[in-house]
Amino acid sequence: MNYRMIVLKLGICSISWSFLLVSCKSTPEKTLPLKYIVEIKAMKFQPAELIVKSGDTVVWVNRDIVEHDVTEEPGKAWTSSAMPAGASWSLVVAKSADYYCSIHVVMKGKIVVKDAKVGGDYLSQALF
Ligand SMILES: [Cu+2]
Repeated sequence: MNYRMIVLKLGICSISWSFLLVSCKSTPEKTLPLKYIVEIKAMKFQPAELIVKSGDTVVWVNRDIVEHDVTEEPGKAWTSSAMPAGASWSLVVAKSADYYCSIHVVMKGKIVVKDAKVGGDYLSQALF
């Protein structure tokens, strides 16, 4: 390898690095994690379906007079355990999930994770 090759390679390397740094700066995190409330009342999860982004927090609040729980379906990957009246339980959501109340199995809910960064960027590009 001669001197010119080394200079050329170093040059390409530093150009790539500056490109990487610029790319990092140009895509800042635009949204902070949000917190959503799902009320449990009249033997239902309300809203029964919630659309969030990964990293958002969902808080279930039991507004009924009987105990309920919040359990991932079908694998019971997570559960709140029994929540007495007035209790609440929260989960930082990583991915979409169906859930139910294992005490009253007809009570069902769903969390849909939609990380809309790509869609959002398309939208802003289309608008501006
Ligand atoms: Cu229940």
